[in-house]
Amino acid sequence: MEYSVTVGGKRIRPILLLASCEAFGGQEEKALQVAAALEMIHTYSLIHDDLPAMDNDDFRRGKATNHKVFGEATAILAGDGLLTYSFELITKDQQLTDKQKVYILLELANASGPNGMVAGQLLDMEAENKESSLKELELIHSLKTGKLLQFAVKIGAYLGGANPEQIHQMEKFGYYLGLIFQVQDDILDVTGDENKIGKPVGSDETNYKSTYPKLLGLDGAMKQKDAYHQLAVEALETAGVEGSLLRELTDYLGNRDY
Ligand code: GRG
Repeated sequence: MEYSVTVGGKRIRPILLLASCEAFGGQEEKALQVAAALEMIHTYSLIHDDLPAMDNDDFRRGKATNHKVFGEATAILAGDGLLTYSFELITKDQQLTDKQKVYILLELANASGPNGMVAGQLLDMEAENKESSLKELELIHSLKTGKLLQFAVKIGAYLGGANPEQIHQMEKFGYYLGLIFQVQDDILDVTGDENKIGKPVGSDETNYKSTYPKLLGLDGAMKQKDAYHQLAVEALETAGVEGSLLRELTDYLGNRDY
């Protein structure tokens, strides 16, 4: 558990949660433990995603994957441990009232569980070797990647003291942020290998998966990213926090090069 949490990573989700809390006038300290719990859930998902039964990856965050270092059985348990410990951490958080804890725990279960990231992972698996439509891609990524980002900005806003309408706008913001994150991930994946664009189902590529550049071309993917970016910024403006660090983080996520 400690190896995978401390081995690296950009910490995007906790940073977004803290920035969102701050944008609405809250104190970061109040949100620190929830932010740490969120990073633990994200790390669990990466450990399990890297397993031979899933993506079978040898490297993560620039280091050997958890199962390569500790073996598959321990890696499964490390993921399980991080998932459950994150809920324990929030339950024990002395900065939160009981009412806040129940709300946050339910939101976290929804974002990470069978209505959220787990559903996204399953849809992603089922989409292998098939051509997906833009709508299908959006659904997969809004669940698989978007739900945790949405949780980050929504719960940050909640802890910062945002009103219900602002929280609703932050939910919208998080949705588009997830899609921006994923288009950029797909773009980064092909800019190093232009041959990956446009290979149809049934070509010699094993485990074909639809991506934004395959579906829309590289230019089309860039335009789609701009469209999501505009909608994300509009939600920030409506929530009244367009001048905050969140705007800079949105630009960073859309232009990141790793
Ligand atoms: C196993 C239930 C379960 C879910 C796994 C998130 C996920 C679902 C799989 C990760 C596969 C992947 C590479 C998805 C693309 C987007 C993504 C979430 C990348 C990793 O997130 P970063 O870039 O990672 O924030 P770091 O290491 O910086 O924290």
